[in-house]
Amino acid sequence: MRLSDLSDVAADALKSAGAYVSDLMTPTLRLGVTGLARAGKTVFITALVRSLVSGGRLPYFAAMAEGRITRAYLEPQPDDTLPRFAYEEHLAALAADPPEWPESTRRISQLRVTVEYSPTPLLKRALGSGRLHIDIVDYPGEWLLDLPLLDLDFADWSARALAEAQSPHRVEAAREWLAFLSGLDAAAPADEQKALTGAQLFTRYLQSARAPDALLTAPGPGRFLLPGDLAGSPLLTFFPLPPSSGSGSPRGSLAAMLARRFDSYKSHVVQPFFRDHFARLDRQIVLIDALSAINSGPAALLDLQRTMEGVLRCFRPGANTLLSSLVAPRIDRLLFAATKADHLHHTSHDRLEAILRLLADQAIERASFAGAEVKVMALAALRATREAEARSGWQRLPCIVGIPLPGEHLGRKSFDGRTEAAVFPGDLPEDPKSLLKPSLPATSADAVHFLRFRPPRVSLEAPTGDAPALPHIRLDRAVDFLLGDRLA
Ligand SMILES: Nc1nc2c(ncn2[C@@H]2O[C@H](COP(=O)(O)OP(=O)(O)OP(=O)(O)O)[C@@H](O)[C@H]2O)c(=O)[nH]1
Ligand SMILES: [Mg+2]
Repeated sequence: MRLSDLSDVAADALKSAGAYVSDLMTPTLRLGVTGLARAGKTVFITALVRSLVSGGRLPYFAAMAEGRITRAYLEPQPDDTLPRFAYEEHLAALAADPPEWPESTRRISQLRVTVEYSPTPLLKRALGSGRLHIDIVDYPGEWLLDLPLLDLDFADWSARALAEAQSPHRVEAAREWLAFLSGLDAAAPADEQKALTGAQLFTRYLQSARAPDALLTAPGPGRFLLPGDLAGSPLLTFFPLPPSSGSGSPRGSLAAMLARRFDSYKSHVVQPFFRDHFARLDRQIVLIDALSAINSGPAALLDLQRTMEGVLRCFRPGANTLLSSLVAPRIDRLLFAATKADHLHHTSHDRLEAILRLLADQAIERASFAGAEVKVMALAALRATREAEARSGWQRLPCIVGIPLPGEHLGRKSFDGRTEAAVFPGDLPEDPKSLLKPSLPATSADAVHFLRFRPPRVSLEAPTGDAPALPHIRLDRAVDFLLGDRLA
């Protein structure tokens, strides 16, 4: 049927539906932003969206640098079941006087930015002008820890979780919970109080296993670490059992109840997340607080590497896993980004990237990962420091200058949140491998000193002239990798 075959009425209806039709035809790119707690997800998304919608200089983001982005704006939430990313609230915190970092967010959220652009001259004749919906999905990295659960039953999971709890670096944190288990008769009739107590002790163990550095890895299940809206739900009232105590799991026993809840957790929590959100992502950035890991020493870096390996496995699961049968992930670009690079002098930015590259390469190899393009970068989505040089005798030390947050300490000095300070953050080693050597002396934990700085005050006015929308380090390169080709 050609358009001329349509009756006038139908043609009119088609015209008035034009806007709607063109909206349906607008391609959508779903960008996942994840990372463990405090990795910098909220700040990254706020800075990214602010840079897109307010314009400003982003020299390494080609579409913007070439002036091809005509307009970028927020649009209503496309998915009714997902909370909206509270962009305005986070931006308001950064624009306050004094500026504050946005509050911690503990659940999945989403924001749609629509970009209108003119394609590169090569494609221009074919496309005219272009439009792209970018749906940014912020979700806790802890939830990715749950993927391996899908292929385990309660007994297998219990065996693994117990072996982990008894490993030398976790056993202290697990002591109370393990003691509770040793006095437990799981074949006795199901008892909600026992289930609750066990789940509480298990949760406490998991949460302290990630201490002293809350930024590093921890064993799952993910919702025990970050329950989101499920806090207190029976879906989270279970814990693993030693093999003997669960044997047979007679009907009506505590063991049977815990096993059933484990299955419910998989089918009501884990599966829907991977099926409805994760598997629909096109691009992914994984934010990593690599500096904290470096500061904590080689064991933390190896932990970080295992996390990266786990993340990679999520994006290319083996052929026979439950996830691959749910729906194959379609990610084609994956970026591991070390955040908060503004804690280092720029002379160390490449070194930070080299360390992440080393960890990523080994993780890629161990996960036999192939398919998507993987990049690593060191960035600061919002730069809180500037650089300076201090002289000490003949020596020149590259320093960073910022306003430490109230309560931060450096030696005996404690800061009030108003005074600027110059800090020599230390150098990262030239050879990244040296950070992974277990023989490293304990003092290596002092290799990099860093303080938490007050964020720069973000202006709500549009940037003028050649100014960037906000200060950052390499945010533009990250955006170019994640979005650039879809705006060509
Ligand atoms: N200097 C500096 N600090 C940053 C940057 N990004 C994040 N931070 C610091 O890291 C903290 C956590 O950042 P968020 O963006 O809230 O991290 P998140 O991953 O969303 O954390 P949760 O929501 O708690 O999971 C902030 O409060 C800042 O102190 C950055 O680019 N530079
Ligand atoms: Mg957050």
